[in-house]
Amino acid sequence: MKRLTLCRNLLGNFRSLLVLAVQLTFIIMPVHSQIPEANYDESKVPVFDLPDPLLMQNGSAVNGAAQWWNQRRPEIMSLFEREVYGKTPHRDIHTEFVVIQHASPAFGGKAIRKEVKAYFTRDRKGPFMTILMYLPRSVKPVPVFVGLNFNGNHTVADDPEITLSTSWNAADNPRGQDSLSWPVEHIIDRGFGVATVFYGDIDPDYDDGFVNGIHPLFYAAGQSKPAPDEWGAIGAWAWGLSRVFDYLLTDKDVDASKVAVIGHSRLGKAAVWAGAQDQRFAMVISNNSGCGGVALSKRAFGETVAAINTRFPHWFCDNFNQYNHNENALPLDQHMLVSLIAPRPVYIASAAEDLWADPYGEFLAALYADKVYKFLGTEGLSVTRQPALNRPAAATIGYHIRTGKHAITRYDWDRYIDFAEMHFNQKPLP
Ligand code: GTR
Repeated sequence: MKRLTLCRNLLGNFRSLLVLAVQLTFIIMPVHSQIPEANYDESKVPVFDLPDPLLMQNGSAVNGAAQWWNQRRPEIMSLFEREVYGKTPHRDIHTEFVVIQHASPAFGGKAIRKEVKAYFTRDRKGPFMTILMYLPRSVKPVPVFVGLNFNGNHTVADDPEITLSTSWNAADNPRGQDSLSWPVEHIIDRGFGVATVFYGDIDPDYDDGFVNGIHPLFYAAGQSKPAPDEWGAIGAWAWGLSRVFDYLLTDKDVDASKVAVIGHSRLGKAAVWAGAQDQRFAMVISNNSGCGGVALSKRAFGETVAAINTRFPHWFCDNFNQYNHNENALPLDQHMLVSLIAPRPVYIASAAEDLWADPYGEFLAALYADKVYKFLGTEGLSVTRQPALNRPAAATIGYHIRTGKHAITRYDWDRYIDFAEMHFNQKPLP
């Protein structure tokens, strides 16, 4: 009897699960059925027009560096602000840096670990972010890679002295779980420092109508969410990267003239947007940043504007939705985002199996930004065709496509360090 009841209960539960699954399918279906299957066929890439970064909006050619800096670059910047990422508020808010861990020995004493809390409100109630830094002892002041992490500071290295991140989604993640993506000891051994922040400290990565994270600190009286041309989550993460830079400027162990901003995937999008807006970053590194990062949107290859806006409605500004299934109407493309970084060195990396991020579209952004780099007197990109697998091409613009999947690997880091050594330390590429 007992067994029968159990069976009946199980059956009942199974049935309700089935009903729930069917209901969920109906709830989810209409959203996803709007997204056509991703195109991975080069012959089906639509014909598109790419705006020329060296033609003013009125069609006239940019006639020199001064016109680039005073007119064309601001024009491109406002296009990205209005149509893609949303404007970052320029209002200064109260920011206070409190060092909570001063130069403690790490990695057997060859490095120091620091932790700094950045409070954004006077009452320190939050939001705040914690910067974790490792710096080699042997280099002072040291060039530094700055990047956000996905899962909490304590996941970047298996080091019990890292304060456990307790903000959104981080606390349960095992210490050191992302250490393959953050080869900290190796970076230290090669003479560079690392500074990182959990991106959820700045804005938790889900669509909550912008009530948590830093957005509310900037609302005007009566405002409850960003306007259609104001920043989304990527804008907020980029803002956080600039606040890390503010701290680094005050740290005499760091060479603030040699800070590279780096990011993988969605955090690569944030790094590129941060580097475009904040020219204090001397170098920008995009690792598999894909759609809304450096991949050309108009190719609609892999992840499309509609796909990204549907799955992540909080990443960009609301105006970006106008380009769902309508990429050709965009008055810009991501090569122009790369051109905003010029003449500073930028490195773009793709992975062969990461078709969702459109590796060829990432390369084309480098190729079409090259004319701005050359216009400003740099070497630009050293190739005119996408290099073969694992054959990096590094001039002022660096590019590689490596074998493997969507990830940031030791191979990638070694190329970025080579690139930084070349630009920061005048060391020839190996
Ligand atoms: C995917 C998203 C990509 C990329 C990636 C990531 O789901 O479609 O644009 O950002 O997430 O951040 O890992």
